[in-house]
Amino acid sequence: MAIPDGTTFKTEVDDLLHETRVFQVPSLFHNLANIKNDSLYAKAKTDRVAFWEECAKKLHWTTPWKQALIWEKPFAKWFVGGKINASYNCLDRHIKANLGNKTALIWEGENGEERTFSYAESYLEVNKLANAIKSLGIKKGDRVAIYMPMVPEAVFAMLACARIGAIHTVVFGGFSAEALRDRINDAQAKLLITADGGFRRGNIVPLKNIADTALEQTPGIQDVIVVQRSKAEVAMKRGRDHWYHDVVRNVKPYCEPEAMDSEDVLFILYTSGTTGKPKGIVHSTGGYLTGVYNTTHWVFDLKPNDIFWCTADVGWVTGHSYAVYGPMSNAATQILYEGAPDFPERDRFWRIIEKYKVTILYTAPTAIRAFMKWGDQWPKGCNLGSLRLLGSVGEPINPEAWMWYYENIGGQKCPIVDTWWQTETGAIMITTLPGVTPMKPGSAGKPLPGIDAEILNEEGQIIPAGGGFLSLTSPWPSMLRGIWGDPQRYKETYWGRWQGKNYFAGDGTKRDKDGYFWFLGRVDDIMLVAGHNISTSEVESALVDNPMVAEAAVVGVKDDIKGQAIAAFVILKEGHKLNAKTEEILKEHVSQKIGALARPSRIIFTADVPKTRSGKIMRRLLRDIAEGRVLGDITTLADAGIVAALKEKYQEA
Ligand code: 6R9
Repeated sequence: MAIPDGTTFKTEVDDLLHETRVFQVPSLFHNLANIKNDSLYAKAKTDRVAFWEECAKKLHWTTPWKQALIWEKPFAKWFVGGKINASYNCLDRHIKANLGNKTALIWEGENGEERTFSYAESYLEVNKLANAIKSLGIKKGDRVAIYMPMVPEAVFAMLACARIGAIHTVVFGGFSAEALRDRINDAQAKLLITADGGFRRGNIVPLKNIADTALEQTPGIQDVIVVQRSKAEVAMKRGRDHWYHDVVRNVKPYCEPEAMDSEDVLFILYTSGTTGKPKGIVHSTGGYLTGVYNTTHWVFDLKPNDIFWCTADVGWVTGHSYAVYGPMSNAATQILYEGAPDFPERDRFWRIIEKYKVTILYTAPTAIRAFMKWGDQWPKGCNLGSLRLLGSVGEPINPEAWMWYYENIGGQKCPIVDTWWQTETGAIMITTLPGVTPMKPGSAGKPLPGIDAEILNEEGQIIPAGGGFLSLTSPWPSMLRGIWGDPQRYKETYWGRWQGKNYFAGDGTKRDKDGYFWFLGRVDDIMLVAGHNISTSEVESALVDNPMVAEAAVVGVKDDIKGQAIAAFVILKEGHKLNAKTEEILKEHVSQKIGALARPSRIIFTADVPKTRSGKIMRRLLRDIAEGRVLGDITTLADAGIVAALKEKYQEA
């Protein structure tokens, strides 16, 4: 298989490696850190599987496992025969340990409302909702879709599903009706939990109305539970729609947690694939929890008094692993914020940190770059002295943003953990341990204990120092168990590149002489727009779906804030004349089809797009054009004239 176009491993990173500054772990942090030395790495090296067993034992199992790992490549089973319940581990266990009064969630609505839930209160909410869901006929193994704003009920809904063994599939609240419909249908969900709306930049996102459109074409959905959040007027369909506050009113306050098999599915989470159809990534119960529980303790150095804030929405894997299952299984106190970082002003995050004395902040490079652009005055106006650790996730963090984060937010005293992982990996795979490993701005660091990662070339051979494809070379407990309903696609996507031998992560990577990994971005047709994975073909299909469009080619181009922005080259059908509104109509069409996150920032109308002789769109060329670079090799191009014409056009636009 050839290296996909766009992959060049001689990069800016080469230059960067020479001038990298190394930041030592602050000694105060080191002295108090959960993990102070290399012993975990050593232990994992001696016996990887035994190491993970020790990690799994930190959770509460009702029946111990019989076998730690069954590895029938590419299908792994961990802690086989063990029984465990995720909601028990996130709630009951802490109450039994006398932590019932400890604050679990501090929620702040965008409009300034505040609600706090202790572990005992969260437990009650989850138990009641679990009973309510059960009484609607949802059983172990059934799928429940969750389409919610960032409110405590979103967390309760996930844990209530976990309690009764129903499989949740959370759909990010920014997705469109069609995206929601497709995910509901693919998962064959029976129940939808949503809200009347949520607040975003002062506006109400009409989630229930959007869901109603989706529900016109989701024959499997029997019931809908609606949280009243915005108090916006919504239609309630008799017999199908129920208010959350009604269904939890007359139910018992305790629901026995279902003893789940370690390998039973905990959730499905959809992520973009290289085709237009999203992949339902399947996660297990025991292995997943083992991964997120332990990585939260190691990487975020979580202590009983910390106020932890992961800013990710529960609709993404980061929200699942580090706003719900990881922190809650560790009995953390967490912040949950509903809205935008610039509402009502651009200091909203810093005000939240000051107000609640947040100690650990985990956010994304795209947000950090936006903060940089907005200016230092915003964080300077707030007291951020409570912070002791910072984290980054979602895409490579450029050294400038790293330095800004380190100086302006961390006050040069907080270590930064740049955490590389994926929806598929379930938990953090590559990062520094904040009390142990020196930091290099721009590098994620090294594989965590128990994780084997290598950089492979096209033939699947290990490259000790140069650049190549990242592969995780041994199974790990929180790894995906497959793609929902499509084992073949699982094999092809992740294991097809090297004849089933190694896991293909899709990331270009380089390793320096100290063994640090430097991420160079995706090597497949997945864009990272503000850290969110969007496939080029998904946007192309959305465009072609518009009756005006004959053909579309989409590429991700460099963007100062979002990392990548979407540029689309569009060929209109004969008879459709371009006018002043066409671009806006098509952008809006994509927003409607997928969600605002996939809205192209630029559309270039053209008579043709460059293709290889075998008919493949040459995205590398389009990227070169869109980013204004010198054109690469066009010897395989079917009609070289197209490129010159396009380039002229793009520069005009
Ligand atoms: C957790 C999450 C996964 C893709 C991944 C990679 C990119 C995430 C990164 C990073 C460099 C980091 N990515 N974290 N690249 N450094 N610290 O983001 O999951 O949404 O599935 O995205 O994101 O390209 O392959 P997901």
